[in-house]
Amino acid sequence: MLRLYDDPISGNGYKVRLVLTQLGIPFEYVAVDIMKSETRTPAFLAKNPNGRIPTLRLEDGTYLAESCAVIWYLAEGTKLAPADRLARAQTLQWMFFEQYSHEPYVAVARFWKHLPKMSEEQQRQLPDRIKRGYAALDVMEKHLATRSFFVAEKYGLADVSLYAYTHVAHEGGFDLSGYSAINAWMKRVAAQPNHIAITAPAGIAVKEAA
Ligand SMILES: N[C@@H](CCC(=O)N[C@@H](CS)C(=O)NCC(=O)O)C(=O)O
Repeated sequence: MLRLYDDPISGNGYKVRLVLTQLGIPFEYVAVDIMKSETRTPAFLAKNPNGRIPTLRLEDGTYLAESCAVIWYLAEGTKLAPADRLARAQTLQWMFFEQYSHEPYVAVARFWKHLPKMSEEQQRQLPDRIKRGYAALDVMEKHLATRSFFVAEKYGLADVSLYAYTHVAHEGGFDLSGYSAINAWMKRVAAQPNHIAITAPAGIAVKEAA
């Protein structure tokens, strides 16, 4: 069975939990506490030398990391991944956008706000992260103003990857009230079959020695 290493607070992990659940794929779930640096133990680094969750162990023991690569692998040949060449490239376009122009700002602001105390450097950087996060949200709003979903008018991986941190952006201090197209899209995403909340436990809980 597939085994997912993840921290329940993680939006990157949520992408994988959501796709596994929506595709009806059973999986084991190992909770890894990033606040306790459990991703940096020798045992975890042997699985993912980059020391980060989500990391998925495949049936043959191979470990796969990077949320967008993991969901791409899982969704290949399913209704969540388009078959058309251009639509596949557009899906990657939005997943790369999420990783380069959205996650480092929207997700990181949320993570810092969850910390018991932000460092002085984090406090100094926060306004710029917020500014760049809003820039990413503006791009999304413009695209969604005339569309139901990110690619080919069909719910898929591009939506999963961008929904993960957008729907909890308020936890990072973002005000989404002026983003009507994003809000309508988030409702459509949450209405998809077998949708789960970021806080919902998923998979079969398994413990592993650190
Ligand atoms: N680009 C990676 C980012 C993974 C990432 O930043 N994971 C964070 C949690 S969301 C983590 O493991 N942090 C713990 C650490 O850096 O030690 C992805 O999309 O999976």
